[in-house]
Amino acid sequence: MPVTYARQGRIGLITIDNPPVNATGQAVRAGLMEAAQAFAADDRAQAAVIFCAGRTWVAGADISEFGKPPQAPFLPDVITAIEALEKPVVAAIHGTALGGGLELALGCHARISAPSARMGLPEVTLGLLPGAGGTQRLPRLTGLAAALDIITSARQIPAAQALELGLIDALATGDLTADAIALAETLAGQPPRRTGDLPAPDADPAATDALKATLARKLPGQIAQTIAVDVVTEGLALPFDQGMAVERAGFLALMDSPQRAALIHAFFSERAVGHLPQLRQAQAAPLDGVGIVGGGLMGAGIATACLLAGLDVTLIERDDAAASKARGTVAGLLDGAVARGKLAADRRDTILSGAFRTDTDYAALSKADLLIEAVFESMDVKHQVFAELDRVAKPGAVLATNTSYLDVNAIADATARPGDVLGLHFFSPAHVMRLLEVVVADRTSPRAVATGFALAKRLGKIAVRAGVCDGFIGNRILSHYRAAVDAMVLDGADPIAVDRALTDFGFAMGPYAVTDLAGLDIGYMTRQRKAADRHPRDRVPVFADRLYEQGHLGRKSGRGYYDYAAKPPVPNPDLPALLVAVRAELGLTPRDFTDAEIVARTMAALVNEAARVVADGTAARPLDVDVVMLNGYGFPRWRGGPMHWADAHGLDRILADIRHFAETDDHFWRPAPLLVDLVATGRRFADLNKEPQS
Ligand code: 3H9
Repeated sequence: MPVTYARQGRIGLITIDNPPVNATGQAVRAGLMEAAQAFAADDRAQAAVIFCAGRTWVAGADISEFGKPPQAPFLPDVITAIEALEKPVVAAIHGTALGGGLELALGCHARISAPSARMGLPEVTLGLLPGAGGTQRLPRLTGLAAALDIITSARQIPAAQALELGLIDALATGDLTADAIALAETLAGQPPRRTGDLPAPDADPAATDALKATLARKLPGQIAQTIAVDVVTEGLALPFDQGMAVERAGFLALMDSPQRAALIHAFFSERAVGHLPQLRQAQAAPLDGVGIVGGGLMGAGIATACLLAGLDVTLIERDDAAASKARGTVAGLLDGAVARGKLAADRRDTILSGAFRTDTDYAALSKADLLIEAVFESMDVKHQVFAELDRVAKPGAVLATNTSYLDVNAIADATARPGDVLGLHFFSPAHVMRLLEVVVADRTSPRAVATGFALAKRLGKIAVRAGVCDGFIGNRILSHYRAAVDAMVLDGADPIAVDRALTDFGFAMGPYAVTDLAGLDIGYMTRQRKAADRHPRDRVPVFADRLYEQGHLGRKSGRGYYDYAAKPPVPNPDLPALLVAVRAELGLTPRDFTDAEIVARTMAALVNEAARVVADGTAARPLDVDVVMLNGYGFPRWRGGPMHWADAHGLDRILADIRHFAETDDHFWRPAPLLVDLVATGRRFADLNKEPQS
C-alpha cells in the first residue's frame, strides 16, 4: 500500500511510501483519498499529519503517466478533498516538495519543513503549468510577484526562504516527525485554515506584462511560461473554484502540446542515458583524488569542476611557470564561481590552500584514483603523457583522455592497462557545461565506464556513453551540419540570415556566432587536419579560410562573422564583399535561401548523420544523441532533441528532403541506411530507444 493511515493519540498519521520519489501515481492518489476518508471518519483523531517515507516528500505527479489515458481520482480533486476536511491536516516536508507534491502541501492546512528541504513548481520545465491548484493557492500564501517568480522560473527555493514567503508555517527545529505531530497537537480541535479560502492578491497588470515581455525575450518559442502567467492572473480574478477551472483548462491544453511531449522526453532521456548494462555490472573506482595533466583552459576548467564538487585535485604542468599560470587560471575560475554565488569566499581560500595542488613531477599523481589528460591534441604528445601515467599511476587507477577527436584505442596502446583507459570529453567551459561524453574504447573495462559516469554524477553533469570515432557523438554530428550550412553560404545564403533562421528555430546560438565564440582558428585547424582525407567533391568553406587568413578569428580578435567593436555586435561589414569575391572565384552563381529551407537543410543534415551515429553504435540509442545535442550544442530543449524532433516532424518528410537535396549534390546528401529502413518499415527513432543490451 503506497499510502497508509494510522493514529497516535489524537493525531492521524498518513504516510506516503512510493519510491523512488513518492510521485502521485494513481495508486497514491487513490490511497490519499482513502486515507483522507479514514481520517475524517476517525472520531478519535482531531488533526492529522501527512509524512513521506524515504528520501523525499512528494516530488510531483507521476510524469510517466502523462500522455496516457488519465485515471481517476485526479490530483486536484484529491487535494481539494483534503483541503475540504473539517479537521486540520499538517504537511511534514523533507527532501524536495515539487510540482503536485508542493500543491499537495498547499492544500494542507499547515506546513512544517525540515530546514534542508527545497520547494518548487517545476512544471514549466516539462512544458506544463501547475495543475493541482498551484496557480491559485500559491499566490494566496506568498503574494502574486513571488508566486509568478516561483512558477515561471521553476526554481527550487530553500525552506528558510519558503518560511519568509509564508509558503510554510514553521521549520522543524529537531526531529521533523516529532515537530510535525507537535504542530498538529496545537491545531487539534481548531477549524482548518484553508488556503483556497484566503483572499486572492490584487492584480498588477503592469508587472505581469513586464514579466511576459521578459519571458518572451528570454525563452523564445516556449509557451508554458506565458500561459502559466495568464492562468494565474485570470484565475485570481475569479472565485477560487472558477480559478481552479481556468487552471485545469490551461493544464490540459498544455498536456496536449508537442512541447510537453518534447520536454518530458528530455527529462526521461537524461535519466535513461545512465541505464547501461556495463554500469549495472561494475563498481566505479573511488574518486578521492583526481589528477589532471595540462593546465590550459580545458585542464583548468576540469580542475575547477572537480574542486567545486569537493574533490582533491593535483594538476601537472611541464614547468613551474606553466604550473603557476594554471594555478592563476583555476583561481580566476573559482573567483567567478564566488561572484556567481556558487562558492563561498572562504571555501575558495580553503580549496586553493588545500584541495588543489600543482606540480611538475608526474610522481605526484601516484595516489590519484582518476587521471585526466588535457594536453595538446597530438597523438605523439598523448602517447608520451599516457606512457608517463602508466608508469606512475597506482594499480586500478582510471586513465582518461579529454581528446575531442583522437582515437582512444590508439591512446590506450601507450599503456600496459588498456582496460583502465577511456575518453572523458568535457565541453568548454568545463566547470559550466553539463555534458560529458564518456568515450568507451574497445578494451575499456566496465569499471572504467562506471567511473566516468560516477564522476559526472559527482560533478552534477550528464554523462553519455559514446563510441570511438572522429568527433564522437556531438562533434561528429556538428561537423556534418556545419558542412550543410557552409554549403548554403557558398551557394548564396547570408551567414547572418542562417544564424537568425536557426535561432528562430530555437538554437541558443547560430553556427556563425558559435564559430566566432570558439575562434575561427579552431575550424581552420580542423580543416587542415582533415585536408588529406578530403574527397574531391567535399565543399570547402573558402570564405571561412579567407576570414582566418585575414586575421579575423572571431571574438578573440574583435571580428569574425560579426564585428565585436560594436555593442551589441553587428554583422562584419566586409563580409558581403568577401562572399561575393569567393563565390565568383569558385564560379558559383548565388541564389536566395528562405528561412524554411535553411532550417530544412540544417536539420536534414543533422538527423541524417545522427542516424549513422546510432546505426554504427557510436551512440547507444537515439535518445543519447538527443541528450548530447540538448546539453552540449544548444539544441532547443522544448523540441526534445533532433531525434525526437525528427520523429515528430516525420521521418518520411526528412528522407524526401534529403532525396530532393541530392538532386543537386548526391555526394553530401546520401540518405543514412537506418533512416531509409525506418521509413520503409513505418518505425520511428523512438522505437529504438529501449535499453541497450551491451
Ligand atoms: C506535476 O507535478 C504536475 C502537477 O502540477 C499537476 C498534476 C495534475 N514522476 O532525478 P532522479 C524518477 S509535474 C515519475 O534520478 P534525483 C526518475 O525518472 C511533475 N518518475 O533523482 C528516476 O527514475 P530512474 C513535477 C519520477 O535524486 C528516479 O525517479 N515534478 C519523477 O537526482 C530518480 O530520479 C517534477 O518535475 C516523477 N515526478 O532527483 C520533479 N521524478 O531511476 C521531477 C523522478 O528509473 N523530478 N522520477 O531513472 C526531479 O526533479 C528529480 O527526480 C528529484 C530527485 C529532484 C525529485
